[in-house]
Amino acid sequence: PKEIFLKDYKPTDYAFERVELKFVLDEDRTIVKSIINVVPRSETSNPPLVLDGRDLKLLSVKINGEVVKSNNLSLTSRHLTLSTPPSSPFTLEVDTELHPEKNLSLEGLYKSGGNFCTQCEAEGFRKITFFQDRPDVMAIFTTTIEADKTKYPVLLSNGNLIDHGDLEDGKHFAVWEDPFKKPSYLFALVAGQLESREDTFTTCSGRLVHLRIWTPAQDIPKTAHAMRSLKSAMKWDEDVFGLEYDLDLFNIVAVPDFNMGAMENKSLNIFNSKLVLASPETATDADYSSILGVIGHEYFHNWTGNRVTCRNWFQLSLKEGLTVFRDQEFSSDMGSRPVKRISDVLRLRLSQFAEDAGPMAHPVRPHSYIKMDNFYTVTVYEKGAEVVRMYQTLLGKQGFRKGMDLYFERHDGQAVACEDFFAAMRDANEADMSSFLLWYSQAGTPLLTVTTAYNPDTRCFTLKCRQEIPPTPGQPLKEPMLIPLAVGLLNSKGHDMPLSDVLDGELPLSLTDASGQAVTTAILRVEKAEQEFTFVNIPEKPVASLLRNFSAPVRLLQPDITDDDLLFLLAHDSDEFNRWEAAQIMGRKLMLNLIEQLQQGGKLSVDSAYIEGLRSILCDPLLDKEFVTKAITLPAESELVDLMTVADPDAIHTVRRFLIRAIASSLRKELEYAVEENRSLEPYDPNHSSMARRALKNTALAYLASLDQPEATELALQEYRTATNMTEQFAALVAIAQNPGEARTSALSDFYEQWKHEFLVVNKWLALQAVSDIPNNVENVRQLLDHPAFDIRNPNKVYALIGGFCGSVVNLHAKDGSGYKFLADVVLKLDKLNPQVASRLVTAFSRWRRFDDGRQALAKEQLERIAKVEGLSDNVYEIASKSLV
Ligand code: BAL
Ligand code: ZN
Repeated sequence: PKEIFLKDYKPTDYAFERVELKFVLDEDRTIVKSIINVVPRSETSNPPLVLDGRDLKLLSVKINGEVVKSNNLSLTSRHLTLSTPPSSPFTLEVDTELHPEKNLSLEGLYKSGGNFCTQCEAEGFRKITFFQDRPDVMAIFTTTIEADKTKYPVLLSNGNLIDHGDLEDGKHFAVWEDPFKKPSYLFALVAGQLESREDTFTTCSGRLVHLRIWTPAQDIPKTAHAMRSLKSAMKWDEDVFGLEYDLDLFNIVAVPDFNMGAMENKSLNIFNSKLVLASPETATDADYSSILGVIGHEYFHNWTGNRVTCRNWFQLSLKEGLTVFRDQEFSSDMGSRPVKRISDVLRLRLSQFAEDAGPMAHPVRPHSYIKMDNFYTVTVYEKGAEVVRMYQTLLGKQGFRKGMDLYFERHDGQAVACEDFFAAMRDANEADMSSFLLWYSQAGTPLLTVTTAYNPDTRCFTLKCRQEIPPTPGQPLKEPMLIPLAVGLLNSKGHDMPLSDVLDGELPLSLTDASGQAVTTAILRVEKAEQEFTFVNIPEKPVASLLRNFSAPVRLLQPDITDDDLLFLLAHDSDEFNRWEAAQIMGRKLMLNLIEQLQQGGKLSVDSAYIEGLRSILCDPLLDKEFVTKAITLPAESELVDLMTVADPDAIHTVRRFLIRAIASSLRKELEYAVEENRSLEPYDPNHSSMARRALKNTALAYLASLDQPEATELALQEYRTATNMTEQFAALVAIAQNPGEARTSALSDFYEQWKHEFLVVNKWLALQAVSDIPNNVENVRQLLDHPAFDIRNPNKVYALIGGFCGSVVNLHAKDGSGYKFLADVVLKLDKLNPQVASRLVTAFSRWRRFDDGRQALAKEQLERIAKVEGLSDNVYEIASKSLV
C-alpha cells in the first residue's frame, strides 16, 4: 500500500467549476452520468488529468461531446487518466455503472433498510463516479435523481429542489441544486420510503428555514428530541458565534447502517439512527445527550467544515477539532458546564492519551497516512478540540470570537489549512504565540511537572514547571510548546486568593482583569522546558489548584501534593473540575497502592480518609447531583492500564472490585438514601436536573448491587420492574448483571423478550453482555455472534458486541490469549465486508506492549496473523502493521 505525505501536497492542475450528476437508480444496476466543467489552471500546458475511481464500471468518456479515444485514456483499479486533455476550459462527460445493493463497505452509494443513501467522506465519492476526489476541488453541484416512484417516493440531494415530476413506467425524478461550492466529500443522495417530521426556524435576519427529519414512518415519533436539538443548535450558533444558516431547507435522514455517527453533507445530513431516534422508553439519558451533541456538531459543520473546508485531509482537525469544541460548548450551555467538561476530559484521557502513548500516536495534523479513514481519531477530534480550547483560554472568550470572525472574513468559500486558523486567531488579537503551532505537529501527551515553594518572609509563592514531551513513532525529540496553565491559590479557609501580580522569571506581569480587579485564576504561559513563576503578596501558604478546568491536554505531575491538600481541594476548590480531579487523583493513587499490595501477596485495606471524602461529597445537598455521581465514580480500569509499568489486568480488576465493594459497604446507608431520594417523580424529562437525579440514583444502585447480597439484588430487581424509562430500566439491569447467577440470567432474558423488536435497544443488550467482566466471557460473546439479534454487516451491532467485548480489560487481555484470538477472528471476517469498521476494531490491540511478556507474545501472534493475510484491506493493514513496529 502507498503512503501519502503532507509534504507532497500540490494543488490540482485542473479546477472543476460545475458538476451535473444524473443518477438512474435501479435495483440491479445504477447508472451515474456526470458532466463537469473543467478549467485548466495553466494556459500553457496540459498535463494528464487523473480521476479517482473505485469499484466502478466505466461506460463512456467524452470531451466537449466527442468520445475520447482509448489511446488517450488509461484505466486502472484506482484511476482513470486522460493523457492529453485540452489546455482551455472543456466539458468532461463520464458515464459509469454501479451496484449499490452489493456495496457492504457502506461508503459511496449503498442500500440501508431498503433505501439508497451515500457516505462520501473521506474518499467515498470515487465509488460513485470518476472524479478528482479531494477536498480542495470545490464545485457547484446539480443532481438529478430518477427512480421508481413506488419504491423510492422520496428523492433527496444537497441544496434546493428546483424541479420534480413524473416519468414513464412508474418512475419519477427530482433535480437538486446546491448554490454553494463544495468538495465531493459533502455530496449526498437519499432515495426511499421515508416520512418526515417538519418544523421551521426563522434565522436572525428573518430567513424562514424548513427543517425536516426523515425516517421510516414508524420512527417519526422518536424524532422530537432531535428536532428540538437542531433548533437549539441553530439559535446557539447565532447567539454565540453570529453564524446564520444559509439555505431555505435543512434535511436530516436517519439510516440504520452507517459506519460513523453522522455526516455533515451540505443541507442533507445523514445520521446513524442511534443518534436521531429517542423515546423515554427506548433511549437512555446518555443517548439523549449524544443526540443533542451530534445534531449540534453536524449542524455547526455548515460553517466550520462546509463554508470553510480543508485543503487536504491532513488538515482534518481544522474542521473536526473546531467543530468538536463548538459542540462541547453548545452542550455545556444546554446542561451543566463542569459536568460536561469532566465527561470530555475523561474521554480524552481514556482514549486519546492511550492513543498518544501507543504505536498509532500521530500529531493533531498527521504527517502521513495510508488510509485516511484510519485518521478519524480521538487525536484529530478530541485533542484537536483541546487545541482550539487553548486558544480560547489564552485569548479569552472575546478574543476567540474576534479570531473566529476574522477566520470567516478571510476564508469563506475556501479550502484552507490549520495555519490559517492559527493566523486568524493571532492577527485578530495581535497575539504572540508562535510556539503554539507545535501542538499541530508534535504527537505525544506532554508531561508537566510542577513543584511549589512558599516563602513567608518574602510572601512569595513559586511554581517550578518542567515540560517534557515523550518520544512517539517517527518523533524521537520534541520542542517545548506553549501550555496555558490555569492556576488558583486557596487560603486556609478554602477561599480563592486575589492574584494581582506574578513574576515570569524576572519579568513582572499584571494579572488584573479588564476592570482592574485582581483575578482569582491566573493563566500562566508555560513555554520553556523549565520555567518559574512567582506570585507576590501571598499572605499565607496557599494550596495550589493547578490546571484548572483542565486548561491544557497534558499529564500533570505534582510530586509534593499531599493527601491533605487533595482532600482540601475536594472540599473547597471553586473550580469544580479540580474538585473532581482531586478525588480522581486520590482514587488513582489508592488503586495503584492496592495493586502493589495485592501483587506482593498482602491483604487489601482502604484508607478511611478517602472514603470520608467521598461521604462528604455524597451528602452535600448543595452539589449538582451529576457532579456527585462523577466524583464518587472510581477511575476506570483502562486508565490504570496506562499508569502501570507492566499492566496487570487481573490485579487491576480485583482491586477495583474490592474498592467498589468497600465503598458500598462503608457508605451503604448514604447510597440507599440516594436511591430513595432520587426516584423519578414526574414524567421523563431530559433536562439536566432530572438527568442528574437519575445518574446519582443509578450509580448508587450499582454500588449497592456490587455487594451481591440478597437485599441489594432485590432492590435492583425492584427498580428494574418499576422503571418507567430506559435510563432507569437499563441501569437496573446493569446493576443486576454485575453478578453471575439466576437473577442475572432471568433479567437478561426478560429484557430481550420485552425489547427484541427495537433494534437500538437490542444493541444495548448485546453490549451489556459483551463488556461483562465475568470470567471467560469470550465464550458467551462468541455464541452471541450466532444470535438472531446480531448481524456482522451492521456497524452498530459490531460496535455493540465486539467493541463492547474490547471494553472488558480482563477478558480482552485474558491470560490464555482467548480474547486476542477471538478479536482477530472477527477482524478477518469483517475485513472482507467492511474494512473501515474492521480496522477500528484492530486498534483495540494497540496497547499490547503495556502487558507482560506472555500476553505480549499472544497479542503479537494475532497481529502478525492479521497482517500477513493475502488480500487484506489497506485500512486493516495500516493499523496492524503500525501496531507491530
Ligand atoms: N465528518 C465526519 C463526521 C463528523 O465528524 O461530523
Ligand atoms: Zn465532525
